[in-house]
Amino acid sequence: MVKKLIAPACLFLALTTLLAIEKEPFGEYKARRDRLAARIKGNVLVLRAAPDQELVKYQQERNFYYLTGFDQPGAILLLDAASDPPQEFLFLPERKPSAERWTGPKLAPGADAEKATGFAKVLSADEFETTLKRVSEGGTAAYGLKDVESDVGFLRQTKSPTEVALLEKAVQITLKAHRAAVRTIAPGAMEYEVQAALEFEFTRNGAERPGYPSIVGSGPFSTILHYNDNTRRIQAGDVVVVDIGAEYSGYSADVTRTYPASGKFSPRQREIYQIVLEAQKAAIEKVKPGARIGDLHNVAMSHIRSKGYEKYFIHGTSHHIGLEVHDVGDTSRPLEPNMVITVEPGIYIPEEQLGVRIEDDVVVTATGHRVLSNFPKEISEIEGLFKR
Ligand SMILES: [Mn+2]
Repeated sequence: MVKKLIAPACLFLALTTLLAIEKEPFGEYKARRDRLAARIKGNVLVLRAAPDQELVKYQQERNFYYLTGFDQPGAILLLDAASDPPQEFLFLPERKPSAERWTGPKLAPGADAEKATGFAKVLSADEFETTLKRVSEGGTAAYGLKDVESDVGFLRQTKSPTEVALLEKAVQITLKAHRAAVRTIAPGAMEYEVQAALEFEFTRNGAERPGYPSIVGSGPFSTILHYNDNTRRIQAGDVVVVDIGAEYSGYSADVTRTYPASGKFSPRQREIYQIVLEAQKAAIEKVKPGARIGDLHNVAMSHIRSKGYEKYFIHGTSHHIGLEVHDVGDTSRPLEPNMVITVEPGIYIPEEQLGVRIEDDVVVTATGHRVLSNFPKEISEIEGLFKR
């Protein structure tokens, strides 16, 4: 009797576990495989899921995820673009009940998996070799991941509306985290306390992880671009660069603000902050179809140069975001609607322990752009956040 009661409970556990991450409609992933098949017509592609690693939270290989929406280890995608129309197969390992005591239930080949993945055929991994042999009989080349990286990168640069929606959720969670950072920043607080407060917001709002190591850089570390030790005690009069992004359903936001530790910028900090802000606004204005990331950088740089701080602006202005925070693809490609990029100029003056970066996430629309990360950035607004 007891056993009969437990069985459905286990099944329920299995299903809720498998559906934990928000997915796009199956049709989105299928459409991507169709577009990729068209680009590699005449060839056969084999893509393998990321291997499982002990004591590491599983993360699917990004291109595999993009094409399948499937986030378990051991899977193989076989895309036969040599047949007309193209054929596709997903292979999954058979279930191993003893291993599942450690890893939790995994999806097995067959009808349930076909329903759960949207693939017409989900076969056993044991059948992979013979199937590959059969579809490659005509002498077609079998591609691996390296061969299609640029093709998938091209596809990944333009987001579907459902991808934009996931990125917007990642951004919204990140903005909540910025509010938590503001509540925690104060003279005497440790940078890691700020990190803890903001990452708490990530997790409690459903983000899987930070999309990259959270940067909380105060004083001298405000000028170190990828500082993430976060071990310094924040001092009165510091600026604090907070560069963070929640990863939600695989998609990473990337939003930076620079805060005054004491709640008010010094005159010198205001001066530099205002220059960065003006450069950022000018670059955002230029985001529209046809513009290039290089054009945005020129706009931001020319403003910063006009104020005499060219040598203190030492990085690019924009990058794509998506399944990776520095998303893949050709960065010189003209912008198209539904591409999502950051705009993030900065000025870093080590000798003054003064670094300022302001970064927003922006989606390209048919006629221009829409800023996803609507969060205070005017000096008066930032200082207003600290009136508490
Ligand atoms: Mn960035």
